[in-house]
Amino acid sequence: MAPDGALYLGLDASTQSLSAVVLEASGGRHRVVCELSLPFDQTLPHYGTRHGVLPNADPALAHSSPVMWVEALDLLFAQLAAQRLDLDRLTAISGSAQQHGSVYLNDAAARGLETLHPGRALPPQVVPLLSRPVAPIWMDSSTHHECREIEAAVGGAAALAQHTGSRAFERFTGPQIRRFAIREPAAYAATDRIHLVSSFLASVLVGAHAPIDPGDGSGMNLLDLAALDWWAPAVAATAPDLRGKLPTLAPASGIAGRLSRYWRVRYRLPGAKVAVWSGDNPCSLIGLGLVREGQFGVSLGTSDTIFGPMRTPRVDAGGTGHVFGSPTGEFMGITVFSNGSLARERVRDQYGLTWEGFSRALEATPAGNGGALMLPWFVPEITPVVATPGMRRHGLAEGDAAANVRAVVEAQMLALARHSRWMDVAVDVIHVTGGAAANRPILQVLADVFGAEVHHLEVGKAAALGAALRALHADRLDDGAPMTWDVLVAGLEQPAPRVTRPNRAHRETYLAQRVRYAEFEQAEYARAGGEERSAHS
Ligand code: XUL
Repeated sequence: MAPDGALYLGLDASTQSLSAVVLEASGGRHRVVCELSLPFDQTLPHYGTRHGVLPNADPALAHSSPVMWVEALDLLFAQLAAQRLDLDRLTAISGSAQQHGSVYLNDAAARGLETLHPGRALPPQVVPLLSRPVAPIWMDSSTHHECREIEAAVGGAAALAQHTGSRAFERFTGPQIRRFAIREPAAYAATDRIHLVSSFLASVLVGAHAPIDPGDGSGMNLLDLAALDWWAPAVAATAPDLRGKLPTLAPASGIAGRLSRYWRVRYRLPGAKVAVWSGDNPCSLIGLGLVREGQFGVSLGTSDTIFGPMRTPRVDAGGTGHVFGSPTGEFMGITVFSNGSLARERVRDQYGLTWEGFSRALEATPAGNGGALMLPWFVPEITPVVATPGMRRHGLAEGDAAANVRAVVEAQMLALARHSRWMDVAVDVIHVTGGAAANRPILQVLADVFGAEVHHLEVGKAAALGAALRALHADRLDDGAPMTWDVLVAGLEQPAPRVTRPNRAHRETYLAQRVRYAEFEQAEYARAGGEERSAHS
């Protein structure tokens, strides 16, 4: 049990904002006592980001600013210090960050981080520690060649996936490092340490280079998941002298250090423990209470994702899913679809509907849509990989607005089911999150397609909440009084979830629709691949 009144801070550095959740622990229970969020574009407009990304003439490049992130961190602590919270009780902090992004530091960084001056603003103190002013982030798709080179050098995509949990992906850190090393060799040579967004921000908090955890580390195409160490062939295939530039690895439950003098003096804070940070997907797993196989999370946001705990690191032979480390020390599977809310919006807009009209259309149409199907690949899709976008219909009249609404939602739910089978885990329950989770008829389709209960918790900030829970977990472990993950997530006081139960009458319809969808997707995927291959030849 945590000391009564102890406070735990969870931070989340996402693409568009920096958020905080503070938990107060008492009598074995814990509750959220403060939530804050700083959107980058609005709060720090002088960086000129749009949705957290620096504008770039090349649409394949997606960079952000590490200095903006530290300025946001400084501002967030200033705002926290101004809350009615007794921060003397701040016991431990942990964090979550967008996955895959990388920050490049020079050899002045170790000393510079250690000696940050509490009387001076953070950005000008961090700028001289960077060997690259920008950080490529997960939305970058510029490393196609680097991916193929790395895969070839380690013996193929399957070998890379077998060891690191994923074949090479453009947004993953290894291919990004390779592109930087090839294109900017002098700046690469001047790089002493390459951090993930998570380990970089943890380093700024503790005043020393912090480690990377297996969860975020597995988004790099560099970490051997079974050995939990850097995989030498991938490291060698990625860039010269890379091994010495990589941080150490540590379990997500480890303590990276304590708040450095900068934070203690500047904001009159105690020397709280800083637990190792992780990626936003592993943190969301904990924030949504997913700690056992069979529990799945579905996030219906900009991109749609399906993820869940796995006891062993089974990899996706199809090459689209990823295995990451879970904060529990086990593993998690995740599949990401790029056509999420954007595709739903496209259909809504094409038929001039509001979200209410969209919901009514779903309710007015039959499960299975009379066999009609859509492939909502409005933007290039990553699951399956379809580089040339284009929506496809099958047995679906363009003029039938309601049928098109049902078709986009059914296609997305059928795709979630089809592309999570590789995890080989039976679905007991789905915890759903993201903007579209507010739409009850969408959740009914999700429940019906999976034949499982869908629980919608009003968790606004699942990743930051997961980070706060992880801070509590790491603190207890460090004090020699560990809490199991079940006890940890059960101890969170929160409103009961809204439950959507599967309609058993729709079971047969969706079993048949799954087969039809698979055939349609396969055929169109083969056609798209054929077109791309001939376009490139
Ligand atoms: C996961 C991924 C995204 C980012 C977003 O592989 O690229 O979910 O983590 O923050």
